Amino acid sequence: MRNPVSRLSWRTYLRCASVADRINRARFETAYYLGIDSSTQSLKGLVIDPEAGVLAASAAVNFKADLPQYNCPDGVLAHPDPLVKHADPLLWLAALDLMLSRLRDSGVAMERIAAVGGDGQQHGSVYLNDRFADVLQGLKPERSLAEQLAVALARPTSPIWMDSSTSAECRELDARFGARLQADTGSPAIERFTGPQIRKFAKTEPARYAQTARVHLVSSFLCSTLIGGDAPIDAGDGAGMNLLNLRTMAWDEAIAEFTAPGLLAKLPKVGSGVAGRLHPYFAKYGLRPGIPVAVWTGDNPASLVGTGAWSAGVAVVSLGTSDTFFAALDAFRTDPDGCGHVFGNPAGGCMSLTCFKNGSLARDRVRREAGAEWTFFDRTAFDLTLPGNGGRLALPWFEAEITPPVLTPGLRANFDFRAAAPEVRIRATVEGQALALRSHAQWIGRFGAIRVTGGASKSSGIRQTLADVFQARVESIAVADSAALGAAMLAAHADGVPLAAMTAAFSPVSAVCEPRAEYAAVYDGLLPVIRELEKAAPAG
Ligand code: XUL
Repeated sequence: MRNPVSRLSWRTYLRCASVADRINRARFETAYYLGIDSSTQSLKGLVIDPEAGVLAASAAVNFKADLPQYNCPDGVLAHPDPLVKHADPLLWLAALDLMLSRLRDSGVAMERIAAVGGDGQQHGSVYLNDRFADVLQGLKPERSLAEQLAVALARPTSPIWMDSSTSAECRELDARFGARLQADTGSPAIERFTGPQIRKFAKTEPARYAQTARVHLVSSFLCSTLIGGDAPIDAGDGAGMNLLNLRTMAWDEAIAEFTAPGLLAKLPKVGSGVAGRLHPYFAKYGLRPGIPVAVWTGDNPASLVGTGAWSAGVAVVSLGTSDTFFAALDAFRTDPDGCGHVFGNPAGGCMSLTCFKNGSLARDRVRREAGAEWTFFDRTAFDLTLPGNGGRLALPWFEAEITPPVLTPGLRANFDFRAAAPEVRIRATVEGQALALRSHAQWIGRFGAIRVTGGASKSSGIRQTLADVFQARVESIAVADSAALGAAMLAAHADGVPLAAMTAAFSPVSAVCEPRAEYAAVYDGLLPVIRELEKAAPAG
């Protein structure tokens, strides 16, 4: 029997239900909602119980540890050109199967899940041939998703957000559309965005492009798999394609046709709310076939929801494989520097975002090369050095950077990085990243409070540095995995549960780090220094 809350709106239920009804119901089952986050290095599932305000279960799959046979340890296939970053799309399907089996084996009551939502790393694209629709519809539980969908790929690999190899295509789009591209799609032509990636594919592999019946994002590809049909792309993820007109919230026909011939017909619909009903394939994990599946979004828009920042006034710093700064926008506004983006906000309206490619993998490399343990990185390094680091700063651009767009990888530093003590290298890196975040997020606005999320937000040294650099209160929320949480909340929302009630239950501030006013001038003085360092050549 379906949960009554799934059918009635939350408010109507509370108004109509007698106390006896409610007590009675609580004795039976409350509805659970599953959020799935398909990120760069892992795939996670989180089950929430909104009525009780608790997390019911979680499961995760790490690509390096759990699926080494796909050769994407950090989520990327090896390639001789450092600007080319592709992944195997079958990896994401294998991870979905494995995560769901782990969730089932955790003992959680899968049958209580009333709807599923999800999000994916943004910009990555999957190219499907004309067998896709039939294969999806006829999914057989006795075979894995990866095995069955392999024949539906028109292109064996998927370019992901880390790819920087489409500068030529970006220049062509700029030459054709000029300032209109940013004014209407929220971003100028950007290397990792899906439009330039599709254009490069159509130019370099015209035969495979011709065999492509559908181009999906990572998010809409996995959502399609869940419903066994073609899922829409939402405006949160769709805006990362240089193809969605944010003024009309529809594909921009002229831009799509210039990007690649016949592209409009290969794109799924733009949509929100419920994408479709869960395919019977997933009954093998104990899920009820036919429950609603919400339209998936991008990991950053999902995180905006999960951190409770979906209404204007709160900014978020997410420290993951990429570092991002984002906030809900009160009005459509673009970055005058051209580095930042406007995406759709899954809760309505738009959000702003600035993204840095060299996030957690770069921090880990600095730590490893300094011979330091994480405990030293998180705490001791910050006790041994003073804020400002005597003016020594570093930008750990081991990969070509996105913000600002710099194609020549290599660490930049204004001192002899390799000869310096581990604690000096660590502070130089963390302060360099924090100053770059502040400098490139200025167009988004000044905020008295910033919410942090992502793995590195657990570090007290990093949180204090952010508080001092931004001179803002840095707030943590209890759930580190804010994208999966946001995806679960969006599933519940599509099933009638109000977002505000869930935000109060799941995203309260659990810890605060106050800024130290005595360091304000130090970091104001370092802002121009970091801008200069961005222009420097790699340190040997
Ligand atoms: C955002 C971006 C990354 C990816 C991976 O524009 O490229 O944050 O979404 O997390």
